[in-house]
Amino acid sequence: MNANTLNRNSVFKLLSFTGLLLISSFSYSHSFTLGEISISHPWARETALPGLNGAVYVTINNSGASADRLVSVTTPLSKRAEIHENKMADGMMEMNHLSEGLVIPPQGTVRLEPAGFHIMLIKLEKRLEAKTHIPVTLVFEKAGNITINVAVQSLEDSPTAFH
Ligand SMILES: [Cu+2]
Repeated sequence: MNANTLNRNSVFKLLSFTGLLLISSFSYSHSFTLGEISISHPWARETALPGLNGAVYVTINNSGASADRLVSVTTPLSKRAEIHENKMADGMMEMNHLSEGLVIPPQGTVRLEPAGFHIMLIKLEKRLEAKTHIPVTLVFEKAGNITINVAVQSLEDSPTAFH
């Protein structure tokens, strides 16, 4: 792939992203605010079958003067949702359940993204279908609860397609 194709690709992606925003802005918002916490770019990967785990990624910003903590997550799509961290240990990718939750530092941003922090929806009752949105409720220690609409992306889309 040469520089030109690469460029054309990014322009195409930008155009389709803009189109998507125009269409979808009626049905959902792409960022959410709860007091001093704001949440942007929530997305998940589609899953092939029911019964699998799904991963949700989101960017969380805390504009406040004190730390907050994402303590738990719920969704009507699965009985359990956990906050996980992927980490390299001895050359192997390890997945840890963060039972204490995830601290969002004051004036700070925490990104949940592939190969890092993520929300894991355990044993989804239905598969996650691309181009749909799923409701996920985030529970913060101080800011409280907020339900966000997470955009499900196809497996072919790059993780940055929505960014
Ligand atoms: Cu996980």
